[in-house]
Amino acid sequence: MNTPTERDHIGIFGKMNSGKSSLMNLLTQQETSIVDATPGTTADTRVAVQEIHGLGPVKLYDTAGLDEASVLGGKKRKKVLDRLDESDLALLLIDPGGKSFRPEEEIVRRVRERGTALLTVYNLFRPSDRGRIPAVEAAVPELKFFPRISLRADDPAERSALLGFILEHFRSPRRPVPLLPPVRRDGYYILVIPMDAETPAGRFLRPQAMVEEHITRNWGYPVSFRLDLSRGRSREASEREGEKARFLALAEGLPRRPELIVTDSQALDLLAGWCPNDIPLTTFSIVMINYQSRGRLGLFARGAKVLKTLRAGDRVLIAEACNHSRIGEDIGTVQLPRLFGERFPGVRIEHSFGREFADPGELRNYRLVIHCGGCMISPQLMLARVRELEALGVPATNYGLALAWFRGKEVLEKVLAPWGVREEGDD
Ligand SMILES: Nc1nc2c(ncn2[C@@H]2O[C@H](COP(=O)(O)OP(=O)(O)OP(=O)(O)O)[C@@H](O)[C@H]2O)c(=O)[nH]1
Ligand code: SF4
Ligand SMILES: [Mg+2]
Repeated sequence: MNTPTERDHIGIFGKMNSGKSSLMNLLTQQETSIVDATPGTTADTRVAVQEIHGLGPVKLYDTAGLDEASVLGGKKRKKVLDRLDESDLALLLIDPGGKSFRPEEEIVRRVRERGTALLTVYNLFRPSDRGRIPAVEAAVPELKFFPRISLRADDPAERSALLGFILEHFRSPRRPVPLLPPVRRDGYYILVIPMDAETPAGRFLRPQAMVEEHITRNWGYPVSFRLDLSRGRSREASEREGEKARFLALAEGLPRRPELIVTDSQALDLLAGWCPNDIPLTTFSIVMINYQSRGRLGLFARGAKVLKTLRAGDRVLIAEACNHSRIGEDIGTVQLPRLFGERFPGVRIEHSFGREFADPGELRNYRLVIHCGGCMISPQLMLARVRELEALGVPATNYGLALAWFRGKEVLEKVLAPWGVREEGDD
């Protein structure tokens, strides 16, 4: 359930007389804002707090035109831009019949910097306006990264198309998807957490802490298993078997069959072999990419299929959203590059760290992007990355999914199964 503070903030932006107030009224089905042919009618932001069927509770902002004389320089301009920063979704209303598109360009640049969701609405004042849209997109090339719709803002019959468009493309950052598949009350969940001397003391990593909290909150029992990776991978059979037996003693010895095992992705080489067939398995980075991308795990699963098509000379970007100091068997800098070296000699591996990410000009040159769980960036920023990749047609997968793929089709299927996502049509 949403509390009042969890309303989505939807702002309507654009030039004077582009039809912003008409669009506001179309959404609210009321005369919320004054619509008039006089440019600059909406001199200050009009706010409407409302429950909109389909969208839920929202706060709508109808703003002044960014090209309005008193907005251009002064405090009003800052107020419009502040509203833009407060918006979870910006609706950019464009009259394709206009000449300069500088205000639109400014809005697009700002939302891209902040990772705000943006949807473009072309307001077709004249029948000829549809044919002018390509010229607008030539003037503001970055518009192609965002979904668009064309309609008449003053026509009540367009409301359902507008609502359908918003619902299809907008995932609210305020209504997160559940962190895990439904947690069973009194069910056991094993969290496989390797630690070494360099693992920070005093706390779990963010994905581990989030999963533990989520299970507990939902009346399940999280059970942590500290895995000794070096024993598990030891050349000595007795050490390897000993570590496996220690794990199985836990997995098989609980009062009830575990509902799910969530492992650190870097231990997938071991867990893929050890996990009993009837116990579901996934990884922390898969949990996180699904959560941070607001449920787009299917997109990252499809991206994994590109792995088998890689050729020498292809470029692959490994994107890691944190800048922590890298240790031992780090996935992004050690494990994945080693697996690529063995399987795909000649494929060029490149990295981006933290908030840095390739710009569109660079991004389009990659055959595949492999993203970590992304827990250190906001869902808005993760979604902005996903939108950019989709717009460029660059496939993306994830650390856990890629590591699973290298272990074989069955392992990939196993780590996706708890999410109801299938590794479709591999051959
Ligand atoms: N023909 C036509 N007229 C429209 C359409 N949308 C809006 N208008 C008209 O355009 C004028 C401006 O509309 P508003 O909704 O007030 O535009 P605005 O962007 O809020 O304008 P400001 O508040 O002055 O910045 C009004 O006369 C509307 O009736 C449309 O789709 N077709
Ligand atoms: S940002 Fe990525 S690499 Fe860093 S802890 Fe989160 S999931 Fe792991
Ligand atoms: Mg107005």
